Amino acid sequence: MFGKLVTASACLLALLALAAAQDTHFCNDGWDLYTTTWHDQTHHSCFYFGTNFEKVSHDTAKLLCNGMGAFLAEVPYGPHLNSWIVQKLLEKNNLLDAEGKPDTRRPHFETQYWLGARDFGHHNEHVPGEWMWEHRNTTVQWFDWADNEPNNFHGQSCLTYLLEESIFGFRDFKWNDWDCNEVADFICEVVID
Ligand SMILES: [Ca+2]
Repeated sequence: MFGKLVTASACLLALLALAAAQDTHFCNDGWDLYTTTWHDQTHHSCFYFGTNFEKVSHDTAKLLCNGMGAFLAEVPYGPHLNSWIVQKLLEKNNLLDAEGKPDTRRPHFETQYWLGARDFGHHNEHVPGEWMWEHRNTTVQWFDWADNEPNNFHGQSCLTYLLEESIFGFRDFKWNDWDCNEVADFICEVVID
């Protein structure tokens, strides 16, 4: 009898704990929840994609994210998170359609989003550099560079997503090294593990 009560109480507690855990994994309005399991650990983050045309420098983007209790978004979990973010960016940019010119195969340098990584070494097409995720303070180990990037053109030590378009109008966001003092839109992240 007592045993059954204990078992029932344990079940109830487990259910309550589960409900509480689920309740903690939600994002504020305007933020999107991302969940992944990486090296047997489940991670939850909320991402803020800003408004289009909110273009600022890398440092200002960092401050704006910090002001919201967040940091500039990082992509430490490899391709899965990367594709998720790219999908969100494509959804956000689907109304900005150019007028279907046949020669549109090009990078759209006016449509970029800061990520929270910086090269603390030196890089070019042949040397990878020492890219770090600035908030997590970890080495960037997986890259998804755009064609002909990173080119370190006139000194580019910060990381962005860059909109690319093929001759068939196919769009994608790939990584670009970009001058930290240039301007771009930005993505913020809050970890809610
Ligand atoms: Ca570049």
